[in-house]
Amino acid sequence: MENANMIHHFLSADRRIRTLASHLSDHSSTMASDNPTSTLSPSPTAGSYVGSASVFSAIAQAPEDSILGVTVAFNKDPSPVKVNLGVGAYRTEEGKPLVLNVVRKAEQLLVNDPSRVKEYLPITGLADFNNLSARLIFGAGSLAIQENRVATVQCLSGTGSLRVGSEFLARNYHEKVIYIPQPTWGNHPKVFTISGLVVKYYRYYDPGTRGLNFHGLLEDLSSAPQGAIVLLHACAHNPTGVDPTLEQWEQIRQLMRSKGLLPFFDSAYQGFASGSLDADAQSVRLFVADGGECLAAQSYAKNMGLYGERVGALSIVCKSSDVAVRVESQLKLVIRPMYSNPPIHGASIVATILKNSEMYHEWTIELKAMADRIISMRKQLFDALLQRGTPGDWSHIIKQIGMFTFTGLNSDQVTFMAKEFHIYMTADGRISMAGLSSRTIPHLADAIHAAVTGIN
Ligand code: KET
Repeated sequence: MENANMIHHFLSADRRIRTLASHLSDHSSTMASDNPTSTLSPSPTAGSYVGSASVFSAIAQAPEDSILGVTVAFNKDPSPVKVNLGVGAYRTEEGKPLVLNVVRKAEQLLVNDPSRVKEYLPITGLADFNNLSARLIFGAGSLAIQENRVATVQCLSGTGSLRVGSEFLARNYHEKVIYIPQPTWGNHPKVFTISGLVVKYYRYYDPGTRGLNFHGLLEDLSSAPQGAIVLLHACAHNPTGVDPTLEQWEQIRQLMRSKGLLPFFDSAYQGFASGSLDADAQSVRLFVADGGECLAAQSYAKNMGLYGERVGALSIVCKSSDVAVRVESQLKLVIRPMYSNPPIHGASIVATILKNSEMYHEWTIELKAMADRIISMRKQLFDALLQRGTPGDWSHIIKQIGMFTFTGLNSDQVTFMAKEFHIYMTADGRISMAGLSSRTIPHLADAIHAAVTGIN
């Protein structure tokens, strides 16, 4: 800025401040005349805020989240060889986050469409998105959809869908107990408890066989009270990577229906387990096909790579269309005071892709490529441990399904691997296979070998 210009700039700024000050003093003098005792200058006896203790000083430091806290620790590590296998987020062979091509395309279409506006969505979200999401999970030919028995609302990704669904149940359903698998995604008990439900566990995983404890599962669900809610992972169980077979699902269905237990599906990985959207929805469709009721929380975080866009849907399948209408009206009462209505951008991306057959096809190919890369990481890690002669049976690495391997490493071994090898995972020994690449596998195999042979 030239000198003359600068002087002018400061003078006019000075003038503005003086005008503002005179406005303020006019205003305060009016106020003072209204109330002769009031004054703007602090009284000498009034306590000073500067230096006094915070009103929040008694607040305790909360622990980091057991999953997202791993990323916090990872970010603090300056090592160039560090690897984050904590949070379930897909990475490319180069270790980079991936935005799907089809998502980029959909975004271009949206940005270039001048008719698009940023108005509020309805409380229930984008109607197209809701219809297409229900079709994606229940199948295009679903009788429940044709009979208008499904109430679907757009929510804030999988977590928000679980949260809205469970608060709806806490307010409107007679049974407050929800059975969740042992173990399960660490956020489940927190979401359900805060919504007003009472959390109980059913046996799910057998550490001895590293497989399903099917007997324990059936026993625990048999002794659950009539009408209790049961949380089921639709596919790619997190953290174990162990799913029931289709025959086992059928047995679970028969038992649950005979006891009037209410299924609440968490579908965070549709398409990620097998690479097929239909195959990964079979468990849900089995339950819907019998005409009974259920809830399903869907997330597009993983299968469309829309993590930060927070796109998901909650569907409640009802016995009749008039019940579905009333259910939807109650869902609106849950959502409105919570966040009013959901964001428009992510849901528009999903709707654009799902309603265009070419883009939908492109999505399925990109999704399959992600699932296949994860499966190939399983094979490579298994081979690398065999090669090193690492003690133990590691076949569960190739048997488990989905984004994670539940390694069986204990928390001391996990701590050791972070400290000595800069490899980060959750304390229960879960690793995100999607965070691995051919480049990082030898390093991980070395770390596991050292942990297993050195730390008990
Ligand atoms: N359900 C399950 C089973 C699940 O693993 C996740 C996320 C979610 C729901 C919620 O995802 P959302 O982003 O709200 O659509 N799991 C991974 C991320 C996280 O913990 O937030 C994870 O387990 O690493």
